[in-house]
Amino acid sequence: MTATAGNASATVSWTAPANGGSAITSYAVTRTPEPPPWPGHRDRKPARDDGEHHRTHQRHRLHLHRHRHERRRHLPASAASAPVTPSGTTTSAITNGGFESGLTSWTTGGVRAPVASTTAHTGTGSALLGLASGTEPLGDSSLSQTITIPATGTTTLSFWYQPHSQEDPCTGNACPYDWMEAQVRTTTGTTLGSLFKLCNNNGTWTQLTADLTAYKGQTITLWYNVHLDGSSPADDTWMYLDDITLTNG
Ligand SMILES: [Ca+2]
Ligand SMILES: [Ca+2]
Repeated sequence: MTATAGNASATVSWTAPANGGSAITSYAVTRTPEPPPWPGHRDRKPARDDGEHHRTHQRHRLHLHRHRHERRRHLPASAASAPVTPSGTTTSAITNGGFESGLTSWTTGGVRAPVASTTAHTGTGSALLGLASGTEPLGDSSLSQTITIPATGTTTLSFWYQPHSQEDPCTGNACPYDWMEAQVRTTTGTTLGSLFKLCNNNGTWTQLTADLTAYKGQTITLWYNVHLDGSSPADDTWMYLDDITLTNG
């Protein structure tokens, strides 16, 4: 059999063998090594983030099943295909981007440190930035991770956020009181670009994608933040964040 690498996939093909006089009823293709568990698997490993199943050389074997004399016979497996390595993969650049391991690998900061949440877009974990209730502090609630953008290809960042606020809606620099935002920063905290900045209370998971190819080959910090204005009585702002991925192809 043969295997052909595709974009985050492999296609296998084979020629039907002689059936020896009774019909072949099924084929089974196996790959070596076995893939890691997907997100949602009960051990909750952040498998989607490590990209291991894409980078691994894969071999495939063909098993032939056929009926003969009214009983099922499993014929010996074919020789393995040559190994193939799919391209265009989800990379390993962001660790725990699905927050299935709490806030592991993320750096928290500000007057109100983000916390792990179970209000998830997928899986069972997310990050909660800002303050959902209670006395409102003045300052930031930030979450960051430093990553290296691949030197070649097109790199796209994707993440999901769920915004909540008791403040009036606003966008960008017109936001005077509270807001939620994401920036690309240098590792020393200088802002290189804004990915979004707004305040609203729509409460629905919203996807944002951004082309980070301009930073290829650079080590940058992804910086997420909810800013609170310390009002009394409190008019709090918070957002959940989940499924932060980087795709390079
Ligand atoms: Ca999650
Ligand atoms: Ca406020």
